[in-house]
Amino acid sequence: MPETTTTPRTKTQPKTERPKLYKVILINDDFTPREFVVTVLKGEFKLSEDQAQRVMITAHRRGVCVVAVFTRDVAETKATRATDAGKAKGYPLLFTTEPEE
Ligand code: TYC
Repeated sequence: MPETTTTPRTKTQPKTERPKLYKVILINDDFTPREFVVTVLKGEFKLSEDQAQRVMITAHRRGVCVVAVFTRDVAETKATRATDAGKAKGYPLLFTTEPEE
């Protein structure tokens, strides 16, 4: 009877790459009412009243403010929906996306 030897296979773990993340950026303008910006930030990005006020006032003072970070699809969908909410009211409110470094 020939002897059989079994060598255990060493499992190689497949590398799971983390998906690249994208920032949603709020751009200031001179026309959209502050309160409306805050409402959109709370509704679309689930920010608290306090967080929404801070993000809005930062964009108002500095020109731009990072709202939050998501995977690409989610960031683009939220930025589009939030921009469209302004458009529907005739405001030039703008949200853009940008990949994280
Ligand atoms: N600057 C606007 C105003 O004074 C308010 C505003 C803030 C608009 C932030 C857009 O991203 C913005 N009514």
